[in-house]
Amino acid sequence: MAVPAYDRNEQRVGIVHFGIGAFHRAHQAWYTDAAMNAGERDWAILGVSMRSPGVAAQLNPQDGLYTLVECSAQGRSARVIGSVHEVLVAGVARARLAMALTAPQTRIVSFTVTEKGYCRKADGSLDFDAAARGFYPILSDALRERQATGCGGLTLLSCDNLADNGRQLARLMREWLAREAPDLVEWFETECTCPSTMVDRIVPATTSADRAEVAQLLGCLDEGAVMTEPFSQWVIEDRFARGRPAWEKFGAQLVADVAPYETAKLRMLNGAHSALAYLGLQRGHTYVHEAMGDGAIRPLIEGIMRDEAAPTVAAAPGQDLDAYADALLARFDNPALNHKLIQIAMDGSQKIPQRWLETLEAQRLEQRECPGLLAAISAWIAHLRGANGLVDDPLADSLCAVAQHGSDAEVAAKLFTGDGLLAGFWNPRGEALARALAT
Ligand code: CS2
Repeated sequence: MAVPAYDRNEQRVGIVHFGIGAFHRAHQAWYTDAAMNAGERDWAILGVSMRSPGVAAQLNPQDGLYTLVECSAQGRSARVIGSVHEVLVAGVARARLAMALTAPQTRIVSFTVTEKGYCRKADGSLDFDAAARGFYPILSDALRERQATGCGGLTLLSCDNLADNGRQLARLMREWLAREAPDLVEWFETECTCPSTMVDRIVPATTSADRAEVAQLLGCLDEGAVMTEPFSQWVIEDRFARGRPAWEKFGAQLVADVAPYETAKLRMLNGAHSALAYLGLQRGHTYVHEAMGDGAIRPLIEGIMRDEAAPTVAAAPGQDLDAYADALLARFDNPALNHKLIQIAMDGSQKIPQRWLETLEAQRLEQRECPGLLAAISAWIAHLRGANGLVDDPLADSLCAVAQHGSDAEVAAKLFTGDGLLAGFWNPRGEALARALAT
């Protein structure tokens, strides 16, 4: 088993990461571990969970170490990752977190807080009530302290599946500061940067069966083990306030413009993923690879990727969207991953806009149909009607109430038009969507 080749005690924390779930551990922490193995110093990660004590309870007793297992039809390969030093729960360790955020050697604060963690209202503006319980006040206090002590700005690195994630984070942070700490706005804009990133690695939630399997490999129990696929991609806009690890030596792509990669990923991978989730659950499947094997679903998924989403993406030079679709289908077919559809079905209201509606709108302007996405929207509405059990979504109560009455077209009209729950982002697209569903 490969283990860290560096002295972990010699590494100081350089990155504070909000949202230390399985995805971060299989992705950014893995790239950072590779950089440390090659001799980089002082980019160790301090992980933060906002409230849930789960990951801290798993990782802290094992000094932050955990096993990363890559699973494919060819077998499994495992390594121990050493880049995470400790996990703090923000709700109970506020003072220690503040110390880490204001330490001069902390230069990057990164985020995988999921779409809802950014606390956006339907019109995209900041929901101040939700934001007050999130990372915004913690960060703004830290920025004030850093300004006062002159220890420099930070790179705020969003690694979530939002379109233009860096720019969105910058805009939302600015909104918070403008109301709560207006004297910091200018300093934030000159001293801090928010690069956009595209992150990609499929990471199912770890199960107890996975932990039992890792125990066999490792010879001891690893509460923090993470299972993932061999594939990984990270495209990063190279705009860092105070340096970064040389992640590009370990597979990351540092580019001037992330947008073509991010748009292709959100619309082709995530768009097809969400469609698979609702269509697959509707037909009684549990896992992604099972739904992919269903002859009634696979052509719709392939159509979403190749005919509906890909034509709306302005590819970067050298970016081959057809080959990208081939690779995505093969990844979704991975029989060793056991990626649960219900995990992807979560938080539809936060995901669907950038995954489906952007494609639908671009295709509407070209007067082209999107049969796959329309089928997916109907399956989502069935999901909201309770077809697959309880709905896990921050807007669940209101969404489910709206979905109870009327045809799919009527429900879509209520959700996406006028003052509908998801209309803010999407007017006037909702009108066309409802019309398309009605025919
Ligand atoms: C998935 C993503 O759960 C979901 O919504 O679509 O987490 C997906 O697995 C990752 O974005 C892959 O990089």
